[in-house]
Amino acid sequence: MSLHSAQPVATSSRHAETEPASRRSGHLALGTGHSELMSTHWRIREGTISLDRPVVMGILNVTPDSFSDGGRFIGLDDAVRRAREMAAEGADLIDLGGESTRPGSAEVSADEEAARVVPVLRALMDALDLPLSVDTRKAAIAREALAAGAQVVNDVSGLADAGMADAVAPSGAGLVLMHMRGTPATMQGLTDYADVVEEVAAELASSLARADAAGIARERVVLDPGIGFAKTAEHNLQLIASLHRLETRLGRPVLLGASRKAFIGALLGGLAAAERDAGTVGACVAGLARGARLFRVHDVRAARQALDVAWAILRIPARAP
Ligand code: HH2
Repeated sequence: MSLHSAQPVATSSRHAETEPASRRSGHLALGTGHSELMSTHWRIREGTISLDRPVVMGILNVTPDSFSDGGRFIGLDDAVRRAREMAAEGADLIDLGGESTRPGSAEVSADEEAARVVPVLRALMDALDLPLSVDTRKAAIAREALAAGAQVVNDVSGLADAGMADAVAPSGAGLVLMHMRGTPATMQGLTDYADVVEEVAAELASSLARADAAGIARERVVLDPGIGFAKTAEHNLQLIASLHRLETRLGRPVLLGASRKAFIGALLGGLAAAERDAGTVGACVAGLARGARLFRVHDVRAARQALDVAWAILRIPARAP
């Protein structure tokens, strides 16, 4: 039986025949015997994503200035090629972003962000058979992306834009609610927490309440602690160690976005962003063990392999010695 029998590739396929072989074989490898751990789905527009195995969200930044891949995929052909590559490497969905939100970054205008994102999104709709997510803080961009067919909105501000919840609600799209404080320009001055896990949970609960008020069903929402967003390196470690607490407190699956982030470089003696993929794999596997079910990564191939192998082991309950 396929683990992903109900995911969008099956339920809302635009090109069902193009499903990558790597993923088909992944289904078989992990398709039996899993019953002990949480088994659920994330409802997105026109489909669901199975959380019966780790979900890998491939990052596609069409920006000149993203902290690790800025400028690499701003050409339409380069962006489509990279998205296809990530699909073949086992991505379950692609997250398309047109604004860097790295610490200290300045806001991009809606016109500029739309000009970066919308043509690529349209091209990916034709070229790919994977669900597409748009990474934006702006309701106006979410509306345009949803009109172009996006199936998920990934909002790093947790619905800070007053129009965002109403933009997402009628579309049926999935929604990633991430925790942050302030803006990318101010957030690293907003890292005072008495108990980072409790406060992130409480602040995410407020975002969830805004989604509820707009009529966005809970099953459409996944939550994200916002690694590196208004957090110190130590906060990031504490949060990854406590993801299960976030999931049980708030009742929704948790997405981890640790890929190439500064805390990994700091742990490894100051490694540059481009050198952090092995460290990222470590963070993903630790996050999986502590309750994350979705992983936003640059290096899809490495994350897919590591998470599938780790999951095959971790889903077997530990026995008392
Ligand atoms: N991190 C970034 C952007 N979007 N979305 C979610 N849900 N979670 C994250 O942790 C997250 C995110 C920042 O990383 P990246 O896209 O690689 O860099 P930049 O913001 O410089 O484009």
